[in-house]
Amino acid sequence: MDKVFKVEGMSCMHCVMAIKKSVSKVPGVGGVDVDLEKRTVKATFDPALAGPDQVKKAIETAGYRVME
Ligand SMILES: [Cu+2]
Repeated sequence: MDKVFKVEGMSCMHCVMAIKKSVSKVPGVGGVDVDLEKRTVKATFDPALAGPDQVKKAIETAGYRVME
């Protein structure tokens, strides 16, 4: 399934890479798309292995705030 998160604090390609790297490490996540302009992160994951909470945590671990 896909879930889109609104994320605060992303400003450049470094942020994009940091979030992609962190979220990709979550078991079950197959894809991460970051839209800097819209300030969103879309994660594609296998719901049997990963949940939105784990993705949210990975974004926060990278140093960004998840708004919703
Ligand atoms: Cu940046």
